[in-house]
Amino acid sequence: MIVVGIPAYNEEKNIAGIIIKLQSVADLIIVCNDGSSDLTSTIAEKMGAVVINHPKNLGYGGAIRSIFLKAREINPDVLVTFDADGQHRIEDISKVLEPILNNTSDIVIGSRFLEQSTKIPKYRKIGIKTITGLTNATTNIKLTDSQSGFRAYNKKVLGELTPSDYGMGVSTEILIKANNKKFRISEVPITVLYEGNTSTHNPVSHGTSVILSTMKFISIEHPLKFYGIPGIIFLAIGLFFTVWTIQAFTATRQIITNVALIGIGTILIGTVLLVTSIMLYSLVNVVRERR
Ligand SMILES: Nc1nc2c(ncn2[C@@H]2O[C@H](COP(=O)(O)OP(=O)(O)OP(=O)(O)O)[C@@H](O)[C@H]2O)c(=O)[nH]1
Ligand SMILES: [Mg+2]
Repeated sequence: MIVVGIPAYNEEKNIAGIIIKLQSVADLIIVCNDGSSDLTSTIAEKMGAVVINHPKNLGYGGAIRSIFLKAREINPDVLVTFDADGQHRIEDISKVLEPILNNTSDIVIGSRFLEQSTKIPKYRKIGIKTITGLTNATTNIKLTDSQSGFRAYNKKVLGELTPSDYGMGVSTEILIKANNKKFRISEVPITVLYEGNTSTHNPVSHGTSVILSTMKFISIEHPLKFYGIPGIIFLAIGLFFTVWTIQAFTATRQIITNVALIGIGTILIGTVLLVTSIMLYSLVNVVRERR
């Protein structure tokens, strides 16, 4: 059974056409109306989709989470997530489905960078590549497009993974959690259409929120690396300035105030970072063992 989940926020222009086209490839369509103020929900219902209505706008991640929870109830063989703004092409669905149906992957990402068919605005490309780089750095998967919302998930992933980030950071969160559960992740080439202004929020807040939540998940997944390494660096700098202060004092019986202050300050920051990394590390492990 193939279920397609569509997160939709004020998409009355596109939703009807997308549902009609998807009915030729999907057994069931879930539309999560994320607090739209237009007719998105009514149209989706009339078109025969299963509609989840958020009373207010929760964010893209909130919509993906609701779709995951609804799909888990239905328990299909595959869940495909597909945007409602007309940027994703129906003809690419078979590509993301195939590795799931022949059981070579648990998660398949439709990547905009595997083929040169997508004319993506430069600022978006830089943003996506930066976040994909961060995601690759913290996981041992090598992706080209960690931010693509056009994905397929198999039954196992649906059963074991629950997205929690309500923002655009959910795309990275799912991959970091999937990597920890050793799920098989692969990419296939898709074409994303960027005609006209498709985006529903400004790129700066979009980019910043995604980078911040990516950092959040990295810090939770790798606290020793994320806090520990900077902690050691600060402590080393502090040690250097402290030795400098002591040497100057033994030589001149005078304390160089700013050097001493830098020494004390960096040692303090280093200690706080190190203690945080150890505490978070033990906390995360306790929580993991409980889960
Ligand atoms: N932006 C945004 N999209 C949402 C939200 N909730 C659901 N969506 C849907 O999530 C999908 C992706 O949102 P987009 O704004 O298109 O994000 P994007 O594709 O990364 O950005 P663009 O390339 O600029 O379109 C669309 O189908 C939106 O309708 C929300 O709170 N904000
Ligand atoms: Mg879009």
